[in-house]
Amino acid sequence: MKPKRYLFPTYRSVFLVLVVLSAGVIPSDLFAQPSGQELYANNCASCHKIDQPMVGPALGGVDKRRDEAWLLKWIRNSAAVIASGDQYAVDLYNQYNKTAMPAYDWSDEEIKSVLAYIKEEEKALANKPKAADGGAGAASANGGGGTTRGESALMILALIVFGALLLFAGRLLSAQYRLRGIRLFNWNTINAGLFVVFLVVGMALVAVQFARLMRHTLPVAASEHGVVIDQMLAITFWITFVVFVITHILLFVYSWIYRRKGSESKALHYAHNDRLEFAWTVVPAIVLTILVLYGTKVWREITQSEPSEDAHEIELFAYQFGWQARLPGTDGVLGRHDYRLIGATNSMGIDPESKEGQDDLLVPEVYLPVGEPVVLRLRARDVIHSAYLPHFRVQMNVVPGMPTQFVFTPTITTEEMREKINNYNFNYVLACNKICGAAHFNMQMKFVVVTRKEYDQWLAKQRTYFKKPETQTASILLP
Ligand code: HEC
Ligand SMILES: [Cu+2]
Repeated sequence: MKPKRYLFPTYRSVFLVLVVLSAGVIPSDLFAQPSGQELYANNCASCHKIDQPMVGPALGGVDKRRDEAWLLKWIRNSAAVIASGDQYAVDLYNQYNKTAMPAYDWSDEEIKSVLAYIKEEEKALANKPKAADGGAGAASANGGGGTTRGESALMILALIVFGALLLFAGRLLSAQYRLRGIRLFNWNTINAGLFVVFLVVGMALVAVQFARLMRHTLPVAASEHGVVIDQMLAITFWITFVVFVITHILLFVYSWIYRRKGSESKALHYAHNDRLEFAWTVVPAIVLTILVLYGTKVWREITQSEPSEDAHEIELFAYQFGWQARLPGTDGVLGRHDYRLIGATNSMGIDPESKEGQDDLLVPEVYLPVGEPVVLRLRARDVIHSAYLPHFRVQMNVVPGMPTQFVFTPTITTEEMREKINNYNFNYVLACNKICGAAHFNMQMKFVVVTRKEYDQWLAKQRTYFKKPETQTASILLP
């Protein structure tokens, strides 16, 4: 006997599913910013504890040690606070073995929410009676305000049991109704409807990701070729994004429109169509070929360009875990180097006999004059590193025994960039983009883009790689 009637026919059943989903599955705080607790757990907990020092100091009571303005500045860019000569910061930095804390480019609200969380946790810890043995204390360390792990496990268990019971009851009921020639649900409709629900929820999640993450993307490119790279990425993105949206709508909406409606309807078996196959092979092939050729052209122009005569040469030397930078000095030529010469007093292995090397400069941070071409000569001491200057869209592997290079022209000074992004702590940074070891995250060097005049002033103050013996003695005598 074929059941013809449904207790929950077509649209009503889909509606039911939607209501259940929207009540339970879609969390209402999807669009909310991450809480102080989340921010702390994801960013600070690896180095800080509330009640005892770890990599960094214990953070409990930090609001009493320092005022809020200082804390905002510090968390946003601790290096800048140290560099400004703040005595407290310098002492702290030395006390913690000169471990630099990462900079957090966050809004005031975000930082304040983390500070509020620290204060709350501190209070919760203080209120807890001291456990006789350490073990008991650690086990309930999470008991401050929210649910503990045990509680949420129980809740999940309860949900599973509830779901199983519901399913069981449904089975019984539908068996009953089937005997009477009535079906409880039309599963074809529900499944087809779920496809549509999946589409809507999935696209909504895509939108949420954009809303939440777009502000973490890089600001405008600060180099000539960077603009071209951004353009290429934007074109590639928009083409693929439009295809993504259209194909997904077609996929899921078709499964709704052509769902099995009556018990008699049957799918058409459509075996083959040359024209269709031709179209969906050739069209993507053409689009992809254009994208790949375009990308290859851009990449070739960037990496194959030979540095012009007047390009500023800078040698970047990568090691575990840091960078050293050398400029050629007045003769404009970098001195010879040899890895066998690397030693305690010659960290970059520069040949002391090399005439060109005598005037080479060792600079603690790199200044670049705006609008003038730069060539980075890249060298590694130990393992593969990667020179990454995200704001200039520069990235190149740094390989031991294989010199690499990158030519680019900075177009926006540090000052102008600070104005543009409205962040007066901003600095260009060189980072290592290869996971090269434990302190990889700390491999950074500041880059500063300035006007030609400021550049010349800076250059005049730099010291040579091989310090003359007199200056060395003098600096020992006169600290
Ligand atoms: C890589 C490890 C590391 C991470 C991650 C880290 N810190 Fe630090 N933090 C340190 C170190 C080390 C110090 C001590 C000063 C120094 O060496 O720079 C410090 C110092 C501080 C201080 C000053 C403490 C005092 O006693 O005055 C505050 C406040 C602070 N960190 C907050 C944070 C917050 C908030 C986060 C997360 C957003 C964070 N830190 C993430 C390592 C870290
Ligand atoms: Cu590295």
